[in-house]
Amino acid sequence: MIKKVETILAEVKDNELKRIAEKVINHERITKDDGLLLFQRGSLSFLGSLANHVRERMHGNKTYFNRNFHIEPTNVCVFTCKFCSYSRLYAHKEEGWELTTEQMMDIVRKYDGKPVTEVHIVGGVHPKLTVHFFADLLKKIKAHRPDLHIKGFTAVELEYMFRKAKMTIEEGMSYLKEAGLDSLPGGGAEIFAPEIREQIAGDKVDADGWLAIHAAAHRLGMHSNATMLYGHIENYEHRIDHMDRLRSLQDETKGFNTFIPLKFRNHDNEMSHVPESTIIEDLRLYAIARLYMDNFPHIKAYWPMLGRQNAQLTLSFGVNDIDGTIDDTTKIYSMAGAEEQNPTMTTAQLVTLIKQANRQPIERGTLYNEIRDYSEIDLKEIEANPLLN
Ligand code: V47
Ligand code: SF4
Repeated sequence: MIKKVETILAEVKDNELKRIAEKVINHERITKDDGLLLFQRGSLSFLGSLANHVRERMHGNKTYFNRNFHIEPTNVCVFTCKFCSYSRLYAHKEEGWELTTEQMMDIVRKYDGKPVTEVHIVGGVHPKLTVHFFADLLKKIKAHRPDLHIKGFTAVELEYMFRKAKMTIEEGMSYLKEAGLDSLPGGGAEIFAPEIREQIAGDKVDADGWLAIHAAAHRLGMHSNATMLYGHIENYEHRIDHMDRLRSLQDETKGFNTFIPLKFRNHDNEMSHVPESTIIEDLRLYAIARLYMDNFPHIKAYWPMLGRQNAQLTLSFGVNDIDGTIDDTTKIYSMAGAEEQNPTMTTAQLVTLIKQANRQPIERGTLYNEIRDYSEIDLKEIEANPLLN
């Protein structure tokens, strides 16, 4: 049961926590030390009530989802992140695959006439797939379906393809934008602190490089998301450091839409010995993210990693977005030990999940333009109407 924030203030005995709560209620920014203290001393109910207060202040009961599908061009990757169950260059080389442009266009064509609004393109970093190959793909997708928003390529993929093509970040971003790229997903951020990043993702772009790519995209008027891979070998300071770097860039550019904490899953990777975080820690983190990331409009729970029921719980802990229908044919996330082995939900299922949490389901476009309010639409009507489901 989420308590009203006034009740929390009256009940909290810890003066430091009370001081932070008052700041939040008065719309003041909390500091890094405040954030750390929340991790160290904030109870689940205290953090949840405060985060829920902020979430409802910003969005009321609105809970967003979108209708999207994924394309994964390849699972081959030159990098060797220890948490990754997906990359197949060195380990399990025989299981590597890469799609041709035609195969990817077949996936796009599969959605002809269906009311999806976004394609999310993300995969491994293949040594031979160039920026020109991807520019050609983007142009073909746009020629086929101009209204489809293309959210594509993590900063890790982009940094590599620009470097190989000897393009500056600005040149590369402008080139892909010109070809049809609309926005960037948030992947590849992992944990920025070098002492952890070097241990888990030592050979790919560092924090400054990741942030520079997003800053360049924002300067071109593109939006992007940001993730944080948590619940492995990082500590609370590393989490706050990560969120603080993102918050600072957002102060400058205002180009981020959504912050997406990604729970580390330990299935079938080189970090399988590291235990996964508990749901209590997950919910505390979501709540602190809502409180700390005061200039990020949205906090998203990515349900395939968290599981449907846990994702539903996060809606009372600061989260106001639950990603989308997804339709992940190649199962990149189930390979990483995701909770969900079948990462697809119909609109009716997503709407039900949101309504069960007493929230208002709103279908959105990638940039949070509201497409349809589902709160008054009957489930039977959604299921019967292919344009709604
Ligand atoms: O960067 C890899 C993560 C990310 C594991 O922007 C893992 O809308 C947990 O960023 N356990 C890619 N996580 C996915 C991503 C994303 C997903 C959905 C929406 C958006 C968006 C972005 O997946 C990687 C990495 O942090 N990941 N392995 C694992 N074992
Ligand atoms: Fe490659 Fe991404 Fe896996 Fe790292 S997380 S090995 S960059 S696919």
